[in-house]
This record gives sequence, C-alpha cells and structure tokens, in this order.
Amino acid sequence: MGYKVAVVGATGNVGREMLNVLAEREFPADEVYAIASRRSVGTEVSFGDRELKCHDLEQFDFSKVDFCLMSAGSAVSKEWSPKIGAKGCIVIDNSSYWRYDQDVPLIVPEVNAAAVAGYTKKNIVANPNCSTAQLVVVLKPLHDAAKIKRVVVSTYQSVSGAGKEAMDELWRQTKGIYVPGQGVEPSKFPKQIAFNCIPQIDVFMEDGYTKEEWKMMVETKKILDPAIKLTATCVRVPVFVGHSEAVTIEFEKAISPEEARAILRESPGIMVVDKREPGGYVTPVEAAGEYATYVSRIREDATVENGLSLWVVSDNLLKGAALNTVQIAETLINRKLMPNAA
Ligand code: 11C
Repeated sequence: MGYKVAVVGATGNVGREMLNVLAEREFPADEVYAIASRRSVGTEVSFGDRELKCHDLEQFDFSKVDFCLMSAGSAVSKEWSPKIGAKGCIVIDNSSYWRYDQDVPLIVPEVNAAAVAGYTKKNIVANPNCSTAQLVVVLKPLHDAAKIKRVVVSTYQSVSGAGKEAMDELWRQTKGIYVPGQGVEPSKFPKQIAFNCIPQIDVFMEDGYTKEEWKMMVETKKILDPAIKLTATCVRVPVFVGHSEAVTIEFEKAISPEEARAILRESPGIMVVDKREPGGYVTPVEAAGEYATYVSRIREDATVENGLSLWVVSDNLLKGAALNTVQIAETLINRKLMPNAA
C-alpha cells in the first residue's frame, strides 16, 4: 500500500513540476490528486502518462490524503495549511508564509534532514526560497569542512521564479523589440526584462535590501547555521529557467580550491563541472530540467584570508521548488516519520 498525495496549485509552474517529479521518481503513491482554485476545476494536468482533472481546493476532503504538496502562494497557504494539517495530512509548503515560524521546520534534505521531525507541531514543513535551496546545498559540505564566517552572493535569477505570467512577459517583450505592435511595456516586472537585468526581486525592505535578499540571509541561518553572515544582491535576468549565483565565501579555516572541489564532488545533490577553459562551466540553459545543483569556477579569493569564490547554477523550479518538496516527503517516509506508515 502506498501514500495518497494532493498537489495544491497543480496548474502553476511549480505544481506541474511537482507532478512531473512525483512521476519521474516513482514516488510510492496509490493516488495523486491535482487541486486548484475553483476557476481551474476540470482543467487537465499531466501526471506521468495520465491526465488528472483538477479538484476544487474548497471542496476537497484532505482527511483522505497523507501529503499535501502546496504551491499556491502565501495567502492561500496562510489560510489552508493549518486547516489541512488539522485533518492529519502533512503539508509541505512552497510559499514563504510558514518558513520563519519556529514551529515549522524549513528543510533542504541534503542539509538538515533530521530537523524534519519537528513537523508535528503544526503538521507543516516549509520549503525554502529557490535561490536559498541551491546555495545551502553547496555551503553545507564546505561549512562542515572549514566553517563559514561570511558569504557574499549575487544572483542571476530566471523569470520562471516569478511565475507563468512573467515568462510570458519575457517572451512578449523579446518579440516586441523586433515586431512593432507586440509591446515592450513592463507589467509583471518593474522595468523591461527582455535584453535587460533588474536589480530588484520582491519588495523593498526598510534597510534598502529587497525581500528576496532578506530571505536568502534569514533562511540560510535557519537551515544551516545562525552564525553565518550573508549579504545578497538579487537580480532578475532574461533567462526562462535556472537561477545562477556568484558566491564568495570567507572561512575560519584554510580550504584550497582543490580541497573544495574534492569535497563538493562527493556531496549529495551536487555536480562539479569546473574545467578552467572556455565553456568549462555550467550555465542555466544546461541546468534546466536537471535535478543537480552545479558548481563551477571554484577559485581562491585572495582578498581575504581563507576565501573561495564559485559559481552555482540550478533549475529553480526543481531543486528550488518541486524536487525539494518531493525530497522532503521522501525524507519523512525514509525516516519512518509518517503517522500511518505504508
Ligand atoms: C523568484 N525566488 O525567483 C523567487 C521565487 O519565496 O518562494 C520564489 C519566492 C519564494 O522570483
């Protein structure tokens, strides 16, 4: 007997990827339900070689499912995750709403799998922001080896992180540059995204950082180590899928690029591609559709004692969202933490 799984937000970018990942990884599910808002009821979404019809979130009986994989935004999660959790179903939520709640574990399985046991307080587990997930997968083994003091990260984030409409906007503006009448005026983004880059993701905070930058700092501390200092600059670039990060790390102990490369090669979820020749690194186009987080350009940062710089790329819809969510469900099963183990 397997598990029963509901995917809430099944018609969105991440919801569709959750269904793909469940099918690809042969998640031990007897039943998978696609759930969406009322206006999408009846819409069909792919699950492996089947099509699932979307059910109405408001009418669905969550007491009959074990897992709810939720990707419907913060407002929906705020209202629905506690109600669903109260039915005995474990919610694994992709929104930012529950991430900073001390009674909700924030999990990247390669980094802090053991903390998932804390889900019982609310029956909710949070999935981190996409730019945080790929970063902490890489920081963790390096932190274990040489203790990280400080991280400076600049991101190059794809438009899919902002949803389907944002992808449409990049496509429309790209055509609009060449075809009169298509329109290049911004709507989802604050400025033109085609052939441009925008140093703002999410809203501004009082201190001048954006919320995306704040999330990377706060989430890294919660998942990995509150003692790590992190400063981020998050930038939207005209890429459809795949977030890239230029990361500079200052360590307490000495660690050479060769040592870091050897450690990362052995670490879960990571592929090192670092040839120090033209094209000997990974770009978002190659990372899209892949489960791994890729590390390239590992080199010494000689401006500080014990410094390294590197380049990190991953599929933001997969490790940054859907894959990590499914891995959390697998972690709950593998650690025998499910109330009604199959
Ligand atoms: C982006 N990282 O690329 C954002 C999307 O807190 O889950 C994910 C926002 C979040 O726009």
